[in-house]
Amino acid sequence: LISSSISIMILILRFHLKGAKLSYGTAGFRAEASILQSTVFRVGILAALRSLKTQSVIGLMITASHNKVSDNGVKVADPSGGMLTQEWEPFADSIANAPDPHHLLQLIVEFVNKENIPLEGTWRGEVLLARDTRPSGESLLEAAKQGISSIVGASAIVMGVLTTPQLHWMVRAKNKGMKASELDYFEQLSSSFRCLVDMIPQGSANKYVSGKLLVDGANGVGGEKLEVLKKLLIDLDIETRNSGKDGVLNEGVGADYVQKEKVVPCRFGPPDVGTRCASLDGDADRLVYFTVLSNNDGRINLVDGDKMLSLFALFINEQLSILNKAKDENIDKDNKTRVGVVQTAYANGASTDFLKQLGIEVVFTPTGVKYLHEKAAEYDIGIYFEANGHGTVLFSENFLCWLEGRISELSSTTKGSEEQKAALRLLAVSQLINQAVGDALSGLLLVEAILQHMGWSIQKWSNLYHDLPSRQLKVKVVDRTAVVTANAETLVVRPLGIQEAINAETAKYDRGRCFIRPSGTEDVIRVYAEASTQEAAESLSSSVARLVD
Ligand code: 16G
Ligand code: ZN
Repeated sequence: LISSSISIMILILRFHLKGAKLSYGTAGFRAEASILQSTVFRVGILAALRSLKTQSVIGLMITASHNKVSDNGVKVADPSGGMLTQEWEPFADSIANAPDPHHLLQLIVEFVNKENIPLEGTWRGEVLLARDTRPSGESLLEAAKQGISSIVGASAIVMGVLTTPQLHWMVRAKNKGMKASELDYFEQLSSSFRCLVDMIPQGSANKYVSGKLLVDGANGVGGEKLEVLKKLLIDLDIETRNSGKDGVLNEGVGADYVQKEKVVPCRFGPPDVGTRCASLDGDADRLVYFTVLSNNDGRINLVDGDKMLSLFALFINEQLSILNKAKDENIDKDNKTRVGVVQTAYANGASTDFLKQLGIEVVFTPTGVKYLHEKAAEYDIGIYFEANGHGTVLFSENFLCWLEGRISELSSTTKGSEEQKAALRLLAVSQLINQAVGDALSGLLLVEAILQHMGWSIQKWSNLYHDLPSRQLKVKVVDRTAVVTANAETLVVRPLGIQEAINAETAKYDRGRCFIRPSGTEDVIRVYAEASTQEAAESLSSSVARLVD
């Protein structure tokens, strides 16, 4: 039965190439594009099987995000629009590394049996396929299509060039039975943005120092899409640079470059000192803001993921307290909205202090969106961000249901009241901010709406707290798996003795904090150090790097 339902044998032979050992890491498979053809084909098979197993629409995205243009990668979006369930990662690894077509088919048959995947029901499987602007994406998309179609009856729907978050958004929307086209995406973003802007308190609008927002599109898909979205926004003056017409994807541009190097992206200006600038990464799932420090030396003041998180948390907290003010104290105690913030060890210590002072619960997970997202989903409102600019705000179904009830209650009793506005604002945030995954375009609109609401300049926002000086280093190693960490990567459990040595170094510095972890995407050990001065952070990071070497 199984072999007759899978017509993959011949196709496998066509696509079988011997490649490097690959592992489905934090961001799917990623490698030099030329070796990925057969991997992508195999992930196509996996996506079709996942669709059959879940009886839902699945997404397959071809991108290598912020990595160089000659790289590419592939990852799968689950029915909720989130990352592929971690339970299927070992299967992804095993089929990607199957040495020959015979083994591959055997692995698939075994897995189909083990997972009881229904190959012959009425639902035949549907996978939405998209890619970023990398030239290699075109033929990889073809390979994915072939992989999907090798499962008899499964269909690949080619969405073309999209940002990663757009594809995740569409998968989620489709499975919820909502409108799910690209136009629907743009319309939802622009109308919820409009809604927030329409409810700006009178005073703020006057205080707000508007002016142009300059956006670095990383020469990728994000800049292109922002050009389209921009046309639907009347309250925002956006100028896109590096939108892909001349420069090379991610080369000296983009959110990853700006955040790591702390310099102005190439071909960007120079912007005037103080101008609000933002940078997207190659597939537009990361966003950072910045301003230039002086007109000529290229240095910037970085406003990173931690600051976006802080801005969002502050705004949401404020709306919740307006909304709850009028409520009966007793009801409030039982019904208190659980707000949680999720960070990683890379979050600047000053941001964590700031959030805790707001009275918000802060928890930590290992690096990688799948971990943060999963944790954030445990709250009524879960806000997560990595310092590198990937993050979003998740609203639970329960909370949204309660919120909608409140809104209709308030519109019959106190229409136009502050409480009602606060409720409507929260609802608009839940529609603006991508519920599937971090999204630079929707994040950017939320930042802009909140700054307008507060009447704040980027400087005012940036001054919410002052980052502790920090330094990141990487050390090339033969075997990165030799380093094993615990407690959200803040403790090294193996090799023995290293943690004690790190503790001894760290204790020498005022406000010192330091951790090491194996990268999930490169053969390196990463070192992060923080201290009260830049010199101290540099010195701590280099002495800990020597311990690893
Ligand atoms: C991937 C992750 C990102 C993480 C980064 C860490 C996703 C979608 N992306 O890009 O969240 O910050 O890896 O890289 O999960 P590293 O392990 O090499 O430091
Ligand atoms: Zn990305």
